[in-house]
Amino acid sequence: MVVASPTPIGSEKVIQAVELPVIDLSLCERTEVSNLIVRACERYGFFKVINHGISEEIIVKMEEESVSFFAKPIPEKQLAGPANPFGYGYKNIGFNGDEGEVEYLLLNTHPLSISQRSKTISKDPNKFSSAVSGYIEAVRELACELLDLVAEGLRVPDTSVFSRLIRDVDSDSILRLNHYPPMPILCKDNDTSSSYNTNRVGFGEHSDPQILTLLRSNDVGGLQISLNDSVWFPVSPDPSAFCVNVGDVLQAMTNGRFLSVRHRALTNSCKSRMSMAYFAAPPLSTKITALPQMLSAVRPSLYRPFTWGDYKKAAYSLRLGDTRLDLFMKR
Ligand code: GA4
Repeated sequence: MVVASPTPIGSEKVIQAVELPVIDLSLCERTEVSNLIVRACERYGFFKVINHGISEEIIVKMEEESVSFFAKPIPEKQLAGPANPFGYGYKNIGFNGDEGEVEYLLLNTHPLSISQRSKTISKDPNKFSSAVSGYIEAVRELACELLDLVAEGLRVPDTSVFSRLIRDVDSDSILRLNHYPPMPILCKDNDTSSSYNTNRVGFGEHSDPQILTLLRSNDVGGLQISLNDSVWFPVSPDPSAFCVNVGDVLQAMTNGRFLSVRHRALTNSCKSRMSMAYFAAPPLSTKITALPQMLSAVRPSLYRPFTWGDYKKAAYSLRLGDTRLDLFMKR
């Protein structure tokens, strides 16, 4: 439910709060849960999952590793190598000049890659590697469960059609650890009147290219989603939940029925925001087309077929805020 009460911040509007649909995986009937997920993906492209079954221990272990990594001096963090494509990044995002008030660690989710890279990230690589592998296994399972529910809710007979891509050994999924350091509020034109105060952008507006994103953050807010042009809805932080969003590939596979919604992260003026995002992606060679059940005479396919490799290449050649999926639209 959206609570509308516009507040001008700079030239944009920020609505007071958005209560994303909350899906309780422990309570409802499976059919009811799958229908709720489908409705959330159609209306908001985002939802929260509670009682997700991932143990507190797995989350805490991963978070502790993330906190201690970002607490190190920059030269030590740089030993992880530049984020090209995996490693430590500071302020620079992607390869085309995007910047934000964020530092991050991008990790390939393959077990071998994690154990190799851990040696450059932590003084106790086995501990780091076991925390990361445990977390990745758990979020992958949750992503697969949610994707099976999506298929059921869409009445697609092959209910593993999405999750199979994530379980594939060649899946191109990524884990991203983010730290948004506290940043003083920016005052427009040196004007200190509160209506012009604006939080600084940590990670600029974009849509996620992959299938599904599972995000977990500490109790510091900052995530905002854009349901209408130039109106930003803050999402309340909830460390007990996962915030899940549809990526571009899932929008294409559902022929535009699900929305890959633009979002951004702002910094907090006094507290550190920490988040961990798992981007569930198919293998590079996977051909992405709309599922037959998403097509009809009145709703022909919106996008040209493409491989995830093609799409990723296009995404990395563009700026963060560009609308990449438009490039693959049928004319
Ligand atoms: C957005 C989602 C993920 O964080 C990410 C990002 C990637 C990066 O930070 O290197 C991208 C961005 C993301 C989309 C467009 C390209 C690639 C930065 C950028 C400008 C890891 C991803 O897969 O795509």
